[in-house]
Amino acid sequence: MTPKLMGVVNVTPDSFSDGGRFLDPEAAIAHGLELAEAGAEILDVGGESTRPGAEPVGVEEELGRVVPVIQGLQGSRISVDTSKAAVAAAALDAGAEIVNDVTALRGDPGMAGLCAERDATVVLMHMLGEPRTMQRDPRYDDIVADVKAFLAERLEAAVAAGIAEERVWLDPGIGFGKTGAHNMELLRRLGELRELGRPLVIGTSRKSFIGKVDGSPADQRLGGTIASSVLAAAEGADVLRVHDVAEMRQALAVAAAILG
Ligand code: PMM
Repeated sequence: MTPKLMGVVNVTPDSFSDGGRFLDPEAAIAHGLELAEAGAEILDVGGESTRPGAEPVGVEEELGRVVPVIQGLQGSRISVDTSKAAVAAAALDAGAEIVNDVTALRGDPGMAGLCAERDATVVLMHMLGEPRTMQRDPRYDDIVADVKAFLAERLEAAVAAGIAEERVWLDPGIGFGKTGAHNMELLRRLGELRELGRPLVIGTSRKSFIGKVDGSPADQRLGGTIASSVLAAAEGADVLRVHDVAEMRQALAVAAAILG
């Protein structure tokens, strides 16, 4: 049980738990360096909020947010959280090596070709609908089977577009078009997604399914983040996307020491 930690560096005015805190590039860079120091093997730099109800951001605005921060974080392994090919291209030029696309290459027709050409590692995430509308009464036949079929189809599409299979990581998209019960079931049955044969990325950090359990607001969900992430790691998650890297690293170290 030794997942990699992906530290979240949101350069946005409106992400749901840390929006506005790191909009200034210097503050975002300092935060990223702190997360790397605390044990983040990957820093996930994002310039567009994907919180439920968020409005899209223009290419120039998003580029202006992420590129200076990526440039300032040279020496760290960087992923760029974007669904726009132009932003991903500039981020790769600036030193990023992973493209974290919450639309799983469906958002921009140029994204798959770019990632193939640049031999980037790609995170393909499941989302029902789009952020503006995704939390309006999401329904599934069987959440785990539906997400698994979606991820299998997107993996196939990525490979058909020329992306090497070894470059693809998969993510069930906790909180993206899912009820609290859907998120719980996905986390409980995460092992079933291992059958896809690719590394699994899991992002539960500070999400609202935690608040649904105990009524906590976004800035008081560290305990729920740790519980859900440790259980995900025990079920085989390979990468945990979290805001609180130091606390998460300690929790994983203790869990691993106990399990031997
Ligand atoms: N969650 C958020 C943003 N990007 N990317 C991946 N691959 N997985 C996630 O679960 C995910 C993501 C939303 O969280 P934030 O607003 O706190 O960044």
